[in-house]
Amino acid sequence: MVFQHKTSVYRYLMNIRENYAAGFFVLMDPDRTRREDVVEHALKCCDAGVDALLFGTSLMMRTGFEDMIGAVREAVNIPVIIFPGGRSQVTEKADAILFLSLLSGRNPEYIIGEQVRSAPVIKSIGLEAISTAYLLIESGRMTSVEFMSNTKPIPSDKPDIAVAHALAAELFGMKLVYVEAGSGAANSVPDEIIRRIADEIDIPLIVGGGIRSAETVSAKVAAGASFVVVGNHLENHDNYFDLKAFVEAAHSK
Ligand code: 1GP
Repeated sequence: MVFQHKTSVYRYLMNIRENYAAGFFVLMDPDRTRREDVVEHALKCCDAGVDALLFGTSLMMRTGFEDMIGAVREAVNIPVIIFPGGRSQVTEKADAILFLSLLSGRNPEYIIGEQVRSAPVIKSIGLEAISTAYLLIESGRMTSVEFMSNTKPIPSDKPDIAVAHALAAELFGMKLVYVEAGSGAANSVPDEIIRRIADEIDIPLIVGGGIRSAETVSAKVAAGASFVVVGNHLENHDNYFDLKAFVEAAHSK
């Protein structure tokens, strides 16, 4: 799908959703990606047909985030989207930001606090913000996002609770729902939760966390994911040979 920087990322994503079974995103964690490798890896993603690159982390152990995003954006012809762990990850070097609210938690800082602090900056730099409900689902052991956000995830065997949160997001007018098992999760988001949410909402559903095979991508798409995200598995760059299979698993109807 053709993307030109400065055009609406949201419209591009909706186009992907119409033309493929689902879109496929790669998450690049700036704490775990080396600056000298990042452009090469981003170009490999483009070659394999990845639809967008997400950049973000729950922590941020190093400097150079802006420089990394800017260098990648100059090199690729797919959107570079910030997936922020906090307001320090807002930069004009990206094409858009997922303007996340951690709706599954009850920590006001991650529902509205960080957002209030970052909104004026986002407005002043003219960055496209895509309003996104972020729902953390329990995945077998504590994840970084659970610890750092100091929130409890939704139990993985309680799809009704997940559905109610997704419906609240839709009623709020949010544009996307991201169901997250957490980066490196032992278990990905259960297909049953995806199916139940997808049956109830019209807005697109992003699914990520703990996905390590093309078969799992296919299962998430069959359950109703509109976009699938893989990060950790591809941080071992020997796994890049899998990329085309991951993309095809998402795209094929
Ligand atoms: C994490 O959903 C993303 O925020 C991707 O998770 O790193 O486990 O693939 P993984």
